[in-house]
Amino acid sequence: MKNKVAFITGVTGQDGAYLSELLLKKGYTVHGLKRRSSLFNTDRIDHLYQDPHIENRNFVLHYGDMTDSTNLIRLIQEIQPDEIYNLAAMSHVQVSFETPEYTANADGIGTLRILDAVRLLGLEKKTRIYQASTSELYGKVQEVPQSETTPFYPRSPYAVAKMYAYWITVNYREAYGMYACNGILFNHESPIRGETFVTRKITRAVSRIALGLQDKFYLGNLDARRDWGHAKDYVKMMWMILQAEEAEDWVIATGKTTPVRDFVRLAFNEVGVELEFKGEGVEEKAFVKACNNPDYQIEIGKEILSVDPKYFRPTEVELLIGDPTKAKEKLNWEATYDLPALVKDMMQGDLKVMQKDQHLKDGGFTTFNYFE
Ligand code: NDP
Ligand code: GDR
Repeated sequence: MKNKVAFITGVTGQDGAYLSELLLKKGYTVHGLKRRSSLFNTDRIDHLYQDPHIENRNFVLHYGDMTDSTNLIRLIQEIQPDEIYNLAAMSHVQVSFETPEYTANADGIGTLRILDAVRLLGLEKKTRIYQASTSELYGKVQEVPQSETTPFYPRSPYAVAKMYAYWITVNYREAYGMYACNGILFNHESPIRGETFVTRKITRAVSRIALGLQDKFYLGNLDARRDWGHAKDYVKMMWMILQAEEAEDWVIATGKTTPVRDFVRLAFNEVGVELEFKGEGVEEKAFVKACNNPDYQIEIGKEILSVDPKYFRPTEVELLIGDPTKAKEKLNWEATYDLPALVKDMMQGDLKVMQKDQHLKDGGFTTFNYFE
């Protein structure tokens, strides 16, 4: 039987990288859409790179952009994919308040461009489409836990754009009989998570503080609660969704929720540091209460975290907790990482990254930490 062919938009992102690995292991030929950038932007997939001079490669990258329909139509025509995973998006909620029109274009209309390219090319019966939908659709709490039937109330330009993408996917399924599904994924993280999402921002900062590369860091809303899983578990489910008999929409989550503050505590626990939080709201700060690891000498009583209101969002999503019952019962999917295992994996990754920085610093080179 011929190997399946997949087209992944957002291949250079966290999920694109893990999904590429998974599909290549399953014997797929993987085509990925990458944006042109002035510096290389393929760090997460460099280990999968194949010399373009080799014939019959099974991992191929193409330049393109979600805002360019002619490019998407041409690529889909050339690739003739069995499966499209539409993961490309301006995916940062806070940044979407600053770039609302671009976010609507890339995340909302971009999804339409993919669906319509498949329809225009007459691939409706061949090509299955996975749309990267999000728990941000639930926004302002309507019910908990949130399931496939919970009403949406988006709270950011990102979420509103993703709401258009969600419904246009449902509409093309119903109107044209396309196999197109939404995976409504709750937050999922990993050692290759983007550096400005809160979990990675925390694990990077904690690693730098433990190694003496940085004194303190700043966060926004410590009370926000998220249902955090591991990206490796979630990309498995993306593939399972497209193998199911019927095209449907699915919630993927762990079913547990945790405040940002407790993620900070767990990350510091990984380097043997116990914290004490004092104050409330924008006055809240965290101090070192105990340091039980001889490898990391952090002064007791030191202030290592402050709240900075610049990280507060104009409208916030306070509480997310997903109900993955449908995915468990119908597809037998279950998360294999719990939160402590996720934090451990991320901390191990960032301690290694920061040890490299430490060597650079010891060698007289400048290292940077961006507070974003
Ligand atoms: P990332 O931000 O890590 O990756 C986003 C990818 O999209 C990158 O490859 C990026 O390219 C690419 N991209 C952005 N804009 C464009 C554009 N205009 N044209 C082409 N490519 C573009 O996101 P994740 O991997 O974390 O998430 C994957 C998808 O899942 C996203 O759609 C996200 O919104 C959604 N999602 C994510 C969740 C999560 O918790 N991770 C939860 C629910 C949904 P570049 O590398 O050049 O920036
Ligand atoms: P989110 O992820 O908005 O849920 O979107 P993020 O990690 O950015 O925020 C989670 C929560 O942490 C609070 N927070 C901070 N967030 C950031 N980024 N930086 C901070 O300093 C900070 N301090 C507190 C936020 O206010 C928020 O409540 C992610 C993205 O991957 C989306 O693409 C995806 O759709 C959703 O998850 C599910």
